[in-house]
Amino acid sequence: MPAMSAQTYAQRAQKHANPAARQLLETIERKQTNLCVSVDVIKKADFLAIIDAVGPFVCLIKATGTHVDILEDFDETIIKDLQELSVKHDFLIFEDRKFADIGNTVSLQYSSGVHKIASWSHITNAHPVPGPSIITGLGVIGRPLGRGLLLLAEMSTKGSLATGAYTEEAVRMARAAPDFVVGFIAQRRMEGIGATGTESNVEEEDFLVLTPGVGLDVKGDTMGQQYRTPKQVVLESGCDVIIVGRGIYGKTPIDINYVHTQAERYRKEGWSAYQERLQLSSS
Ligand code: 5BU
Repeated sequence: MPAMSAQTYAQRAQKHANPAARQLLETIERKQTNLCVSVDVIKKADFLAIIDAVGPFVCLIKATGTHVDILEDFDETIIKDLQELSVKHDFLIFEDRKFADIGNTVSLQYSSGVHKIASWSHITNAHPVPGPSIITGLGVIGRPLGRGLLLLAEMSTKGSLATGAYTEEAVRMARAAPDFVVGFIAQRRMEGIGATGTESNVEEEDFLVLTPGVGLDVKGDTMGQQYRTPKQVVLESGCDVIIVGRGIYGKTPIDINYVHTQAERYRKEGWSAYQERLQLSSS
């Protein structure tokens, strides 16, 4: 496995050039958690109650709920509430926007509209499908604000097309913009992938790998999602952050005590998988 998986989050934080990546790595180390909770619920009250309950156990909250297409009762106050919770519990915010358009359009989507994502989301993500121009468009807005971008290099779903040459090209795109593209949504480490041997910085590159499709109790859902355990993701595949949604809040009706217990459980699993990884690489 590439050397980055043998380093501590703190060591990597010291060297990272991007402010959002550095802040995330420092938060992971400070709170001893590599857990990101993905909150995909349709009611604002549930959204905020879940985040308040999992807050102590996470480094990052992934919100897809801030899209008008999930939350039924979105209003401006939700962003302010989310930001307050982020300060209260010391976590970063990741808007899972999955941008996928030409540079000019994505820069408008990122900066404007009702959501003004760039103004409050430390990290966001994009599909590499349009090519490097998507990084140019988002970078115009995100760079001056110290934001970080993740590219979707792989997906957790059965039959995903993001494999092989597509994944390699995504890594090359990231390699060309290391001050803004901080890593990937992917299922394994990405350093060195797609390198041609002519690059100067491949040995030094440090991509954050945030991994969805994580569950301890089930192997998937009925719509193509596939789950692996924190141990498979962090220890065996060397990923940095586990993204967990329904495994934590999925019991219906939402039971906040259960959410709390599950968040604690996933935090513990993710962190011990990381500690085991460090131990193995030092022995
Ligand atoms: P789940 O409830 O743990 O299955 O939710 C996983 C979240 O991660 C959900 O918000 C998805 O949109 C997101 N996701 C994913 O599951 N797999 C992927 O490959 C990508 C995103 Br990209």
